[in-house]
Amino acid sequence: MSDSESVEKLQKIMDESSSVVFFGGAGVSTESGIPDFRSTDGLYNQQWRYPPETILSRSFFYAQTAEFYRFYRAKIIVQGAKPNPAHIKLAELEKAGKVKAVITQNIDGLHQAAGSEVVYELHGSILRNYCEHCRAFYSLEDIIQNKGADGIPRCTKTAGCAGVIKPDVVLYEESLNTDVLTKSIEAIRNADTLIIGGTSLAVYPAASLIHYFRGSRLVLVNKGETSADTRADLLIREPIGQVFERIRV
Ligand code: CNA
Repeated sequence: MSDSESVEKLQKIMDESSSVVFFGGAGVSTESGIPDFRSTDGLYNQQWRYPPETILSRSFFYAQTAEFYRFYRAKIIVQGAKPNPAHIKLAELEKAGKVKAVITQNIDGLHQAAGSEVVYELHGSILRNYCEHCRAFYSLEDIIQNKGADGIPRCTKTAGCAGVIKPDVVLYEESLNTDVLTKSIEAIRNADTLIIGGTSLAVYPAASLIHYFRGSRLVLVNKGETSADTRADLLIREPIGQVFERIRV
């Protein structure tokens, strides 16, 4: 199937659907300049002292907080990233009543920046950060500015606190938020069309959510292979921003 045939097929599916849910991952934001984990130029293929799964784990955060923040500042925080046509079109489709929810494994806040309102962030967000001691809130900008001598941001809002600030991001070894999980499952169960995009479906339990889908059309828009390829009614291997750019609302 040619590119334009695939996009036309997706358009037809969208037109015939009344309740679309989008389930996505890091590949949705690569066209915004944020590297994913598993592509050839992704973070997993770069040299670092520890593998990303190790650094981004709960035990590592507490054992080697300075090293965690060195990686986090260098690789996870991408300043100036803007929504791409995939984020923007999904927000427009939500306003038009077609897309009911975006469920994302991303932590970059770009779906909300594009205007999507029903966004379930399975892995949290780098935009929210809290003092481990007094729970004071800090923005991403605060984290960027507040480096301390060792790169670790510490609480300055409560007198005498100086607690370590932790991003509201679900690290390896941590559980997903129950409320977000429940709402995501509910949305997927009620969808007539599920579009999975920009995810390797390799991170669990997030990836297992797609098994709650009972609707009639499963669409997969992903550059690389995934375990759900054989189940898809429509499989598109093109960059997701370029695909969604051509969808009419
Ligand atoms: P992943 O495992 O890196 O997989 C990304 C998938 O997207 C791969 O299969 C790629 O082939 C595919 N892909 C890359 N670019 C495109 C594109 N333009 N169009 C279509 N497909 C593309 O990432 P997952 O999200 O599956 O893994 C889950 C991790 C990655 C989550 O815990 C995230 O928090 C984490 N992550 C998030 C971000 C972000 O917030 N932007 C960035 C990097 C990693």
